[in-house]
Amino acid sequence: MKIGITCYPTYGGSGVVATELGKALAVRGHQVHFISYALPARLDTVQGDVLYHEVEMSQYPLFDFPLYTDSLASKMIDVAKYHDLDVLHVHYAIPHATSAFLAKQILSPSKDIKVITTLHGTDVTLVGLEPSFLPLVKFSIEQSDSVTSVSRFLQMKTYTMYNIEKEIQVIPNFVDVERFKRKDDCQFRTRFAPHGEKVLVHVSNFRTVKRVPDVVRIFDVVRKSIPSKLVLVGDGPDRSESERLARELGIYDDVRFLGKQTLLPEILSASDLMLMPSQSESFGLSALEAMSCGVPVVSSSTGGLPELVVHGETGYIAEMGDVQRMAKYAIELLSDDRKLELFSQNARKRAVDKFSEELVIPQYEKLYEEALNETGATVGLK
Ligand code: GMT
Repeated sequence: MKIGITCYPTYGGSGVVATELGKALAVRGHQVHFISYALPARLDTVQGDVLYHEVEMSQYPLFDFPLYTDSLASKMIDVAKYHDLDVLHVHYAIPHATSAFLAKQILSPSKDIKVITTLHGTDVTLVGLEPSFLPLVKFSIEQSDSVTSVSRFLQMKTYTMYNIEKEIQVIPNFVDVERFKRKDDCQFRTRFAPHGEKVLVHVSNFRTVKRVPDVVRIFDVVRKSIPSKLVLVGDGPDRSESERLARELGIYDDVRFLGKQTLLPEILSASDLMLMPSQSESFGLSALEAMSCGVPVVSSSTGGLPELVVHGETGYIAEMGDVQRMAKYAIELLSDDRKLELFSQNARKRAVDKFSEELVIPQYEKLYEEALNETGATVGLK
């Protein structure tokens, strides 16, 4: 198949999922065209037939605000027409599903391109903060040929928030279990924990929903009982506040803010436990990548996290904001090496058995094939 993929190219989870999906599809023989405003972060190494088309923004002085939705739709039309795309798979509804709808309408009836929309989280939940988006997002979702969500939580949330009757198929986040595999001879271990301390890790885009200050507070409790270090990977709006808090608590020397990193499997391999106390998390891709490297997770019970983290087996779950309980769980695991090893094995097994690339990519391929077989059924406004 010839597949167009649009995503946010930055370090957010939806962009990572879209990029890893495109790379895996290309390895399986499909031609994949990424359409975005910048090169997606994980598109640094590719195998197979992968092309990248950059959306150009008009600089005309009359346009005080960038016309991204329009520019994206124009680029989609161009690529779909001249590369004869079969499918346009957009990740994150706002504004990608709207641009895809426009492109589909403009291309029809000479070309019946199928639009697949994958909902990732804040594209749906953000509407709670911006109610005026609702009609646009609902319409764009309903006009897609197929819709997927990354968890049952998000599927139900979308049904109820938008009153949508269209079927939303759950296709979870996935992980390359060969790449995200524990590497025992890891140089990061001695860098992070030179005296054999335990290593707690957090990976995110440091947005407020991630509750990074809670990570620092949990660690503050843990380090009083367990010789340990905290490693934070990523960057974003709450980084300064989290650094300030670590200084204020007097624990800065035991906390390392690494910023954005590409050697994630290596960093995770040097870690004993991941903390994910999010306020909102439709799936939790970073937690899955940690689990694939044999790192158990202590998380909040929010969103789709309970569909990933099995309480008492691959980690522990506590109510969002309950710093003391999360710290208690972390201490329980880190003070018992046999339990920690068992949880580590369980976490790896769950990632391999339920969320490996080999299991999940064929679900997307099947979805594309089914959409393509529904010839003409969705062309034009319903
Ligand atoms: O994690 C983020 O805030 C970024 C966001 C995105 O859309 O880029 O991630 C969402 O999609 C990921 C991939 O499907 C999920 O694993 C994350 O849970 C989800 N984030 C939220 O729901 C806050």
